[in-house]
Amino acid sequence: MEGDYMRGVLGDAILVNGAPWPYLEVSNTRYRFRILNASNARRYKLALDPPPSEGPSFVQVGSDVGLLGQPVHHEQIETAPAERFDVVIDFSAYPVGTAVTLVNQFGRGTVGQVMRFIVARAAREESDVSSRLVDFEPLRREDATVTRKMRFNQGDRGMWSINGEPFDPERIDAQPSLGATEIWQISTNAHHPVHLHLAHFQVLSRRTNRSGGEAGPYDAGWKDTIDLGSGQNAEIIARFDGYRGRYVFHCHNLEHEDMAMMANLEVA
Ligand SMILES: [Cu+2]
Repeated sequence: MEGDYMRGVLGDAILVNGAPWPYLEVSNTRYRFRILNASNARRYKLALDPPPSEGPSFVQVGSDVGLLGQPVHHEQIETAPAERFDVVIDFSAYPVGTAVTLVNQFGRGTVGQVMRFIVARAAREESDVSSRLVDFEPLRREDATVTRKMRFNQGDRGMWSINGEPFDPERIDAQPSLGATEIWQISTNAHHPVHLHLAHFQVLSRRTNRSGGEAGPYDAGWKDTIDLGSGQNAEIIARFDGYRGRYVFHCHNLEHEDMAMMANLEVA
């Protein structure tokens, strides 16, 4: 992978459910949206324009793989390829007739806009967002029996690699025991959304060289993809239960993944 495509392929149109910059007529009530960043390589910073006159822009109720313990409020949502955010938008904060654009604050021009909501009619609100959604079980650091280091970076000849190795379908790179809880310390030299198959995880910590510590605002809940910027380190904690067998983990930037930034884990 060379030159222009090193960071992955970025298009010049934004599609939502297959349509370029669509619009959706809504009533002035709450709507739940499941947002998947299905782009090859593009990160988004989603926001509403104009923002609501009161209340948060987005009430996040779910993450990649399930409901959160309690809702999290956001004015923007930063999302990398493969991440999912389950959100509620309350259009009662807008007068009927308002056009609300879902924008991408990381993009300019054509890629700075995603879609538009038209608040087309008044309707009776019959929904609510509960302050407690599910019994959420935080995984505890002390329950981990194994700690592994995974470096997502460039190996020989600029190849994208994990711990210096390009993907080899025959090589097992990690072998968790069935039911084991493990901490994976992940580091990057460029932006990489790191995605595990089979195992769901929670983000324990993340840091850059300058700041650090806590999990980020978009790390809540059960995840299977973590958005890591260049030079960031994170600790994730996963429980490898449910199935034995061989699964992959990889960068979810499609061009990085296709250029061998992938490895095998085998639950034994
Ligand atoms: Cu990558």
